Amino acid sequence: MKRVLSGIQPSGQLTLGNYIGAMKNFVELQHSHQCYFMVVDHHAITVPQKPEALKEQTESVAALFIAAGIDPNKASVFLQSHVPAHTELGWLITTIAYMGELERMTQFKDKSAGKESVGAGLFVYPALMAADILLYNADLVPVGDDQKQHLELTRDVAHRFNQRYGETFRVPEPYIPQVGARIMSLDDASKKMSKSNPNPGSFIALLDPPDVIRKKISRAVTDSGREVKFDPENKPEVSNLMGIYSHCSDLSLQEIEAKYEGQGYGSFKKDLAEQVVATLEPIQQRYNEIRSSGAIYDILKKGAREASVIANATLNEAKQKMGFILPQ
Ligand code: ATP
Ligand code: LTN
Repeated sequence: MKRVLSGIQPSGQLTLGNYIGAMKNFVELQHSHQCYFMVVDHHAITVPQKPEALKEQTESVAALFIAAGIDPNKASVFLQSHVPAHTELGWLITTIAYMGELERMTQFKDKSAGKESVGAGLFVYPALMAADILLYNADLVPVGDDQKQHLELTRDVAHRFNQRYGETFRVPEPYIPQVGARIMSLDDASKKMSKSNPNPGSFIALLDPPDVIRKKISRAVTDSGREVKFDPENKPEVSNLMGIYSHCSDLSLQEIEAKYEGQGYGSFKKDLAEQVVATLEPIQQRYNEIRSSGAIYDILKKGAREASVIANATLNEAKQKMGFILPQ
């Protein structure tokens, strides 16, 4: 069976962007692949996190994985920090990745822009992400469009390592949805919807109550004009909302265009809000059950045990190839 690995940062409340861009594919791939899904807590601390908030968000993201439909008996669900091989291989990879490569990463440029000082971890972040993926010899990495560049770097680093030290790592492929790979912010369609945006009106959180979802969608910016038409270049706001609609219903973009022909934005937005509410309500219900049962800790323990077997074997192989003496 082909292997799949992906991670989500506990850096805030998960959004509809995370769900459509990544999690929906996690749920789908678990039926046909050997899957490893983790909460990347080490990545989250590359920007400042309050300890109490980090703890809460970590448990919340893990519970949302299960609530969204990941079956812990099919896929291994774990915390990155519970498998120390990640940080160890991460260090080894920082010695393989080039400064120039890391300097080109747009996520680093965006997150460091305007800051007086940024932690060095933010800069070497992609090396840890490469380690995450290479440890499992993942064939596929389901992510949103914004992670393509990090995946490219992972591929380059894997090639470089293999050339220098002999065939060790599988070179992974990104797995990116055709529609919804980049869900945009509700207040500005030039920015991606992001859980760390300080304006909560810019995103729909997976745990937003129905009335909040309705309000956020009714206030979402729309392009001038009134035609519901998929045209990302000229109508970026409406096209973004159509992508969300399509993912939360079983209608294609063309079917949505046909349904709202001649009707303007009003009824389209109202229906969209109901589709989003209907998609999120069952997830929220399962989420509340999981959180109150405390079951997540056993799931994470099992997941870390399963992940460690694979991760430790790959780490040892990489260390041996590099000339480290393994403990006897
Ligand atoms: P942050 O804003 O804190 O950097 P984020 O919301 O971008 O976080 P991540 O944890 O970095 O979330 O991403 C988790 C997964 O969700 C990644 O695969 C990422 O590509 C995907 N993703 C994040 N935002 C979007 C979006 N707006 N549209 C589609 N996919 C997204
Ligand atoms: N960098 C990713 C999160 C991430 C990840 C990974 C994704 C960390 N390690 C491994 C896929 C595979 C992000 O910011 N979304």
